[in-house]
Amino acid sequence: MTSKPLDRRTLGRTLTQLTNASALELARRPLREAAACGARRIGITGAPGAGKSTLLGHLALARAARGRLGVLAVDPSSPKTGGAILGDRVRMDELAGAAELYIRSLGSRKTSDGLADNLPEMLDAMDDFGFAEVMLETVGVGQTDYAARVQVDTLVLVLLPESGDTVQAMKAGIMEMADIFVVNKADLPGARKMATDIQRIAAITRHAQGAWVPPVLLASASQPASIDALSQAIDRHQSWLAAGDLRQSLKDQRARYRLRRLLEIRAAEVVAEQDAAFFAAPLEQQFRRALELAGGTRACASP
Ligand SMILES: Nc1nc2c(ncn2[C@@H]2O[C@H](COP(=O)(O)OP(=O)(O)OP(=O)(O)O)[C@@H](O)[C@H]2O)c(=O)[nH]1
Ligand SMILES: [Mg+2]
Repeated sequence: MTSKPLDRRTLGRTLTQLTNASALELARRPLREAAACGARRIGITGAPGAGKSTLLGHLALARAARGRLGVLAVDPSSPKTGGAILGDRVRMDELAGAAELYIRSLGSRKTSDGLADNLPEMLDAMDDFGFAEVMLETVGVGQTDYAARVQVDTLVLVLLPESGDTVQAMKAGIMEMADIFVVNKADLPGARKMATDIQRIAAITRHAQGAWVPPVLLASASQPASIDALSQAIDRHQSWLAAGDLRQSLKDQRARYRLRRLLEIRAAEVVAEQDAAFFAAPLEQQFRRALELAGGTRACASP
């Protein structure tokens, strides 16, 4: 599958079609059976401006030699074009030289989970196009974290020193979800202390025997060794998943999440198609009618 050169044009068209697909069209796409065959999926999440794109750009450079690499960046505001998403510290000419690198920025538009529309199906499409690895950048704010958690194998949480990020992350429960913590911009003051604090919290939150103990790393765009260390931590987590056969359980969670999302999208579509008379009815009646329509059954003319 990977021996053929990447057909960028068809991939681009496929992803655009998926962005615009309706719930019913999406539901026709088959579920993935063999999780082990797909691309490795690595999520990079964190607060706005934490340095995710810069980090991702450096990681992409470090990892592009291993095979076809895709980068999907979910931009909560507006979809930007190509290279601009990878932070300003990465030498774009170096990235452009990696023939098997594909970068795409996705707008998050109407989904309730803060991810891009139909992202699960887009990630599946990346598998179809023979990617060895896909990196996903999301801005971590509450619900997005859970949504991103389910879509990737390895979730990297990027935190900023002296930003109150630790407290925010604890509140959102993301501390339990992340596989790797990165205190980024380690050249700024307070980074080392923050890493120690997180290490302490992480140590008391995980107990199960054989459970993955999330490492806490310091990273900085100006320190290549810190990028290598992060890349190696990602590899260790991937090996740990493979050894414990855990990708299957991730796949099951993904399937459940996808189903729930399709139902949500379908319900929203149905509501959007209704006219003023529908919204003038009592709420309970609107609800019943929406369910009937989403299920494809015909409702009685009068309740
Ligand atoms: N001091 C310092 N600044 C950095 C470092 N990495 C990135 N930055 C700067 O932080 C700013 C934000 O970087 P991005 O990589 O765009 O951050 P991001 O998390 O992707 O931002 P959003 O996608 O907008 O949420 C830029 O001005 C970078 O130059 C670092 O290691 N140290
Ligand atoms: Mg970014």
